[in-house]
Amino acid sequence: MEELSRSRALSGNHSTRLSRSVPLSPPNLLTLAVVLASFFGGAQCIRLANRIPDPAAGFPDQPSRTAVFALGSFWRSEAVFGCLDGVVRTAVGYAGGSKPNPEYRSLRDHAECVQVEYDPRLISYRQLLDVFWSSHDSRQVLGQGPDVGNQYRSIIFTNGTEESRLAALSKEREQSKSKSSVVTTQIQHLETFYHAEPEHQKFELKQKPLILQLMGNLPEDELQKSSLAAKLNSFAAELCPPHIQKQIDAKIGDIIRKSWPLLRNV
Ligand code: MHO
Repeated sequence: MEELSRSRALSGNHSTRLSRSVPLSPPNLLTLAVVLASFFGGAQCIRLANRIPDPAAGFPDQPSRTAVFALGSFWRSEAVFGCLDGVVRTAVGYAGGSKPNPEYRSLRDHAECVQVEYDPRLISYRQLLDVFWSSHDSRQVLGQGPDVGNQYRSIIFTNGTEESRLAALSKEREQSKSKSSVVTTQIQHLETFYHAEPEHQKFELKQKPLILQLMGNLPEDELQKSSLAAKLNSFAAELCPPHIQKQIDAKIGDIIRKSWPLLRNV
């Protein structure tokens, strides 16, 4: 916010000076147009602010990792992971089957799944596994609640022997909690993760146009890679921890009261 108001103030001074003494050469005209747009066009102003990069974008020298899980409807699965500290990005897609380029309406043998990009210094694969187990019913056969079918089966996708080992251990632990039914979760090597169609990405957040607007109506590609959007997607599904739900709620209320600034962090 400070950065924004500072740049607006600076642009304001610049335009004043321009109008007094500097001839309007094409580059200056451009500057003036940008400044005027930011003063007079509410929407324009928001568009400019959108271009401020997401703090999570890039992470050039901090290698992140990805983990893929299937645990029922991917709308909910994405929201399960988005609010965790250390989760950088989330995306939904299809994996576990053989059909090339699956689509929502013709998944065949694939399962709906979530890809979680995380910073291993902040959250471990083990912790992600704990969240996986505690966020669905791994003993329901081919489904979660009313969502029944192959596409809703429970799978841990692994991409290395260490992940496979941790996944197998965690499954044993889960099974040992009760022997009266079988944990149905499969552990599979991840072949290909196919991104789902845009309308399924950050689905829960997209049901809340007000929050999208407060974020500056980011274009789809920015929304998909934004860690803020991942978090707010969980918030929209009420899957952040209660104190975070409250905190975000208060922040949103505050922004609405003041009509300012954009929701850029929580
Ligand atoms: N029963 C869910 C399924 C959604 S899904 C992404 C629903 O319609 O809400 O498969």
